[in-house]
Amino acid sequence: MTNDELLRQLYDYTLVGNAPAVLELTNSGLQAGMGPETLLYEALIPSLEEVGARFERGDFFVPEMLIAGKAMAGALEVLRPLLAETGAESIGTVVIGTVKGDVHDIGKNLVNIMFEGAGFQVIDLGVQVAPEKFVEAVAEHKPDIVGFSAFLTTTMPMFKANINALTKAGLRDKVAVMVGGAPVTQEYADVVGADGYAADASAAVVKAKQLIAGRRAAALSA
Ligand code: B1M
Repeated sequence: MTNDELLRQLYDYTLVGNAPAVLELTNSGLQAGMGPETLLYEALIPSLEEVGARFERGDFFVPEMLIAGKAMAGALEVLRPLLAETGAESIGTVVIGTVKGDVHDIGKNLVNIMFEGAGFQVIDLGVQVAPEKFVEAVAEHKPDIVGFSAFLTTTMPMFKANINALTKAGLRDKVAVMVGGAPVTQEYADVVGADGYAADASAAVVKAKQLIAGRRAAALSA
């Protein structure tokens, strides 16, 4: 099988949620020398985008979305150690979670993997994280960054609720707030008062580094 054929099959099997085939093709791709990013960005993620498009058109329903998501998550577990390979010392700490009311976690997990790969220590609070849980974690771990993921237009308002909870607990100035997720935009991030937004996992790493550098420079000049 050529690399193109393998990517095509990986895309097709993710689309129909054939988890064993997705796992096998992911392993075969790696054995054939393909990079984890190639498998991710040229097959797995485009396939989930198509799943979403079909769901919007009414061609797919929640069960199809669920099995495609599970197939992707299985592949991500194989790719995780390769994407997160790093010998670097921790460059900062990130507390992250998907907001209350939202169970999507594939995108958040990918962001975590990229953060770990870049040398961040990541504390993942999981999904459906209530504002008070974020507050507790920020108080306990004193991270450089707290990250909120939301994947539904109906859960995006939780960003503001989380920020308000941090403010009420006297922690807002102690941590940089980053937000992201499929429907989130820079404009929305600005409106809720987040310090940073990123559209994808790689951009999230760049933004997190910028935020930390900015805060450290401000602390030095204070
Ligand atoms: Co749902 N779902 N889903 N879903 N789902 C979407 C998000 C949707 C866009 C599909 C669509 O209509 N096109 C749509 C939301 C529409 C909207 O509100 N704008 C939708 C819907 C409507 C729903 C339900 C309401 C359906 C229903 O029940 N009627 C329901 C909600 C459940 C709930 O949360 N309460 C639901 C359920 C599900 C499943 C459980 C079946 C499953 C989730 C499985 C899981 O995550 N464990 C699922 C899936 C798989 C999807 C799609 C198809 C794929 C999501 C995904 O993993 N994408 C999705 C369609 C789509 O996204 N095109 C869809 C791949 C992932 C790598 O990308 O998630 O964007 P993404 O993550 C990116 C960036 O967002 C960014 O980096 C990530 C990596 O590059 N990012 C950050 C993420 N977090 C960040 C944080 C940062 C910075 C960047 O800083 C802190």
